[in-house]
Amino acid sequence: MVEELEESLVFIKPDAVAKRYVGEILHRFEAAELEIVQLKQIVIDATLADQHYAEHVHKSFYPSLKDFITSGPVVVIVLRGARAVARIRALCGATDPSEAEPGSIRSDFGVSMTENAIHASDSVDSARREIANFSAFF
Ligand code: FUP
Repeated sequence: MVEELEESLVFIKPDAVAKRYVGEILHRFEAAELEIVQLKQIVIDATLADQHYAEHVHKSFYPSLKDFITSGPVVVIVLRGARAVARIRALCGATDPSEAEPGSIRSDFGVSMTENAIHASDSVDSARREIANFSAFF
């Protein structure tokens, strides 16, 4: 049986880009046999932030998350592979770096719940929506 490939929308956040972790993070995805379909460094503006984080815009933490995510360049990537969504989430680790699994991207490179190094789609449906949000850049 041929396994259907999934795509996921990932971006390396401003904290990790500023600290030059892009190469190390990309290496982890390539070593996991995930294919880079799209890759671009962009700055997320207020409109795209609100669109991407639509489920969080009314939460108390959102203003500081929005300030952070629009504060500098991010590297946005579409990755493709077998069970890509779940495998990428596992490579990223838990949202809070202090609770992320040792050896995961957030454990190794994140510093706080907000400055947590990376975003990765949490489902195939989210991935479709998020890739569409960023499609103007590809
Ligand atoms: P995740 O899917 O792991 O990125 O986590 P969530 O969808 O729960 O959160 C979205 C983003 O909001 C995360 F990158 C972290 C950020 N966040 C905060 O900055 N503060 C909070 O209290 C909760 C989440």
